[in-house]
Amino acid sequence: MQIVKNDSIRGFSMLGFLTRYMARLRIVVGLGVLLALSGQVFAHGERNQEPFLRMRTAHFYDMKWSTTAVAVNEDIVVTGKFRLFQDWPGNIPKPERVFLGNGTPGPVLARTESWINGVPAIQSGKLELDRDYEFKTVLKGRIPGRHHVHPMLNVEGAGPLLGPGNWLTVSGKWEDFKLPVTTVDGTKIDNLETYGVAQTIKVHAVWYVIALVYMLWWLRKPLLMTRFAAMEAGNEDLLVTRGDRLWGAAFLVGTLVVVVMWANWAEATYPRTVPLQGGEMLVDPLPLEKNPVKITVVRATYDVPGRSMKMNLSFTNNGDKPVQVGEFMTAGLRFVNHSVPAAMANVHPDFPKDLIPPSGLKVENNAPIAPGETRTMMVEATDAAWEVERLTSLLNDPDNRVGGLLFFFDSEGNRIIANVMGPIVPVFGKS
Ligand SMILES: [Cu+2]
Repeated sequence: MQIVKNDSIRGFSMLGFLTRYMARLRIVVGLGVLLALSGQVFAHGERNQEPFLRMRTAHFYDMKWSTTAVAVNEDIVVTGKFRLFQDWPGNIPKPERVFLGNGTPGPVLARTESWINGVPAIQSGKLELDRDYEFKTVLKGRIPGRHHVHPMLNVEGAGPLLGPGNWLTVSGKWEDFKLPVTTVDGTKIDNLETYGVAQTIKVHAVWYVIALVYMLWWLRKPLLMTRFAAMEAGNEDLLVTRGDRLWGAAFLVGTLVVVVMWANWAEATYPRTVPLQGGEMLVDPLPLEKNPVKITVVRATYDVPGRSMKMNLSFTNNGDKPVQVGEFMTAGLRFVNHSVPAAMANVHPDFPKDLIPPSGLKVENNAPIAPGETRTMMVEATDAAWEVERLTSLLNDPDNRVGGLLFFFDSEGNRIIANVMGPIVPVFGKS
């Protein structure tokens, strides 16, 4: 009776557990559907990166996508430049070993080409701080869907640093994807995706079978407790028979024969092989551009309720042409000064709109800064994007610093790129 009663209690609580579990499951599924529907808002986690990783490391600019919609097997060429910021955060390693990649939700695209300043960027290499690099990647449509794709630098010890993301659409069928390659000895591989997979499976299967047969030989004999009892009684000699020893020896010889035969087969089938390459890419940065504008951050504040970054900046124009502040760019966001036509023209029509806050950049005294002039001006970047991109969490950092690029344009429309960096103070109302 006792057992039955206990069982019924267990059955009852099991039901309760299942009911609660199902309720939770429904909530989780519901949230998942919500997240999927609002993909634009949640993207794939890049906004969870700390602001210092996005505002003070790699600044990607002049980004261009050859197209934003391709069929499976078609190419998207992504080009652009990046500057490794002067005020690199002290808590992450310097870019001593960097790999150019792209941030995607899974292997939705195959990267068939990578270049940095015209040098193949198949391998990692050392890059310099406060210098600019030009890159190019060719991405081939692989998995159909609408994907948020970023240029990305993987810095050893620092992790992935993402550039601005764009929505790319891949249409067609995944089954049609092919990655043909011609090897150095002229062998044509129809599809790198499936090349050698059958052989790999075969080799693994054979070894699994061998291991299983060996194991079963011992498993069919009396196990743990019986063997322990035999040991205790001092009869361990009886546990391993002459047949067992012969079986073990046969396996040893058989394994060696299989290894040698297969090695010979591989040598004969693929006579010319190259080991995986562990070398590093060596690349020079782009030549230094003249930067005649000196910037000092007098005071920078972030107005929390107003979602506004205000920087009081002192500019000194040491050049020979008047210049105007055209754009402030940080974490992929582009605050453009609408009253500078050259700055507006500098925005490619295909650049993702969600990264160009519509209110733009407000510059207190928009008149060009004359050669030799020093002027202190208020520059304001106000938008909900600070919150949407979760950049405001920088106010919780023990090292509240803001960093970004300022684009100036001279009277002939030439662009000057300057670093702007300094401490930032949160304000809750008036600044
Ligand atoms: Cu993204």
